[in-house]
Amino acid sequence: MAMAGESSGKNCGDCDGKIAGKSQRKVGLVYDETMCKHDTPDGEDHPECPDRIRVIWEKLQLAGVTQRCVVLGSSKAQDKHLQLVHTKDHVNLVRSISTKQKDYQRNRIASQLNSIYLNGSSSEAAYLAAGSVVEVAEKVAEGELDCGYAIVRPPGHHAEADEAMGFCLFNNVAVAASYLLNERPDLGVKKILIVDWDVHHGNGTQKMFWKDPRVLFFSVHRHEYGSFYPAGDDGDYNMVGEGPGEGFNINVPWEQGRCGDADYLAAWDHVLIPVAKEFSPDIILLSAGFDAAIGDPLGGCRVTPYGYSIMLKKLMEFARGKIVMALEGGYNLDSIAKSSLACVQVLLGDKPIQGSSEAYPFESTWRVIQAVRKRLCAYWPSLVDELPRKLINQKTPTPSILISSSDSETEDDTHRLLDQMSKLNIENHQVDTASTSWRAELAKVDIWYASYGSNMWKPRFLCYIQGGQAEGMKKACVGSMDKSPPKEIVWETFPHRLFFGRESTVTWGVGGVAFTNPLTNLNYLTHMCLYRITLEQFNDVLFQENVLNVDSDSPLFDLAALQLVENKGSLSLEAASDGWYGNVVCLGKEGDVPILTMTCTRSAVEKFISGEIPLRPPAKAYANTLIRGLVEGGRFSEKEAEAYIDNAASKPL
Ligand code: X5A
Ligand code: ZN
Repeated sequence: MAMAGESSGKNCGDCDGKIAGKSQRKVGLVYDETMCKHDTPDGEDHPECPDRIRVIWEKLQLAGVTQRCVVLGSSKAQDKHLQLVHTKDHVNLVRSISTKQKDYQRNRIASQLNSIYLNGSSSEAAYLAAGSVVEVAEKVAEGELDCGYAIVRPPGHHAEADEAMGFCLFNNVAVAASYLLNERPDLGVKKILIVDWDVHHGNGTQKMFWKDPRVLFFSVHRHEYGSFYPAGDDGDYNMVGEGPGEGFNINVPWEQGRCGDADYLAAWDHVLIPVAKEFSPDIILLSAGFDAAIGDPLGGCRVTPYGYSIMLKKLMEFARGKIVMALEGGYNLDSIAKSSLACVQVLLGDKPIQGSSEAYPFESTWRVIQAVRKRLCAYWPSLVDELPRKLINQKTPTPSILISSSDSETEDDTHRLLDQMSKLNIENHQVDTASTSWRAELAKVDIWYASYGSNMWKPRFLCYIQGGQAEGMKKACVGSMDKSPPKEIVWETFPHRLFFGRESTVTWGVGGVAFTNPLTNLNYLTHMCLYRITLEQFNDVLFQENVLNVDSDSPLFDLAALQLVENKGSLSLEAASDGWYGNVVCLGKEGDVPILTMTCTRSAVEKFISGEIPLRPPAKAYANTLIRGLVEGGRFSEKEAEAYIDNAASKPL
């Protein structure tokens, strides 16, 4: 148990920010170098690095706020407290990490877990992180402190009862909440609000209090229909708790990255704050990850220190300001230091730092907030009223396609995405103008988009225009920026071979998907459903079909490309060369309007023939979508449609 430094105990008499006549708030801080010893076994770089808590501490010292706080030494959690939310096995596993003699033994354990590294000091850090949050929470509940901030690592909110994951070993905040409720009835804490503003969903905390009405868990996080870490449905707004805990779990799942102060404050003003008023917590525990901060390499959002300070200030109105912050994620050292300082200044009761949030929330933010309110209004009357039109009309239009069906589940993807995001963060205005200008131009041109795969079924195709998810799809689409439906729909046949190949997709799961050979072959007739849409919308379909996470300041297929395709018949798109449908083929014209389809390249066809890329029949759900399209489009009876698909799927190329 190491001491972080001298406890300054009493506050100076003439601190700045002190409100005359009112004594300054007593703010506890925990920091302990020992928690820096948890690190990657081989010294490899990792975003969850020891410097994270160091830079926060240094920032607070440099700003002179540590002297105004009560600095506490860290303390180790007790096994019996950890076991209030974790299994015995899990506690034993984490404890045993330090007794392992060799890195390879720890590496073997870590490799079984999702996003976890371990070294000889990991157990000690985990015990100190959990124990320190318990300690601060206890002192705040007792009234010895007004509020506090435990600057700890490893973080906790992903850790589940029996599983370490997402850089988290013990669920620090959950242990503290359970300790107050179950071990300290004498302190009179009966209702706890846990606010989790880390950019990731607090899956562990959610599960631990799923059926517990004493804990209201609120998490706001990037979700993107279940593709953002920790991926899946747990972070959905439909997850409201169960049994006596029904209604006491609230998720605000962002549909997109780039959310900033305006989006978070909208979630505060129209969900969290009204519910907190009704719930009236005895104490607030804050899972304070700073990975939604502007500049964070994993989060892709842009909350400013000012934004954090306002969010915190609004929470201070409850529980007589009894609030315990615990660090969770946050991976840009500069951002987490500045954000932490802004928060501690609020805890101290200083005037909030200067700043402004001029931007409006995204359109998608209002959609999410409205959905959350609707889902939860049965439990919280303050959410019943519809939001005024005037309010929700104040919005920043959703940026053009950021990601379609790609997953951000892997770090690689995340980094790739972030490279693009960070550019956007800085030069947002330029990008927005650039992207609006090509859109305006291409919105004036109509084309026929000829579909031969699942898009033949209209409800599925409309997902690419209006966003959402049709039956059989495992994943939703973001849609086009122009959500107007196709102006006309007609069917035609074209002399191109239809076939099925590749292993699986995120949208449909295991099984091949449809392609047509870009080369004409008069021995085959392929049925296609033609949608008359704008060239802007066609680009948005191309982005989504090719899993391109671009907020494109340039189109994939512009007027020059259209000219080329009309002359040459087909054009493979450089920018979509990794996509599966990066080849645009002109099938002819109807009047003035060109008929375009998208498929694989000729070189991919060679690879299908050689077996380098597998030919594979479609999965049931995918095949059914095609069959439905053909039947509802009046092309075939169901039997005929089945035979048509079977035939295309079974004949060699
Ligand atoms: C605490 C936290 C993030 C895990 C991301 C794993 N974890 N890819 O922010
Ligand atoms: Zn996080």
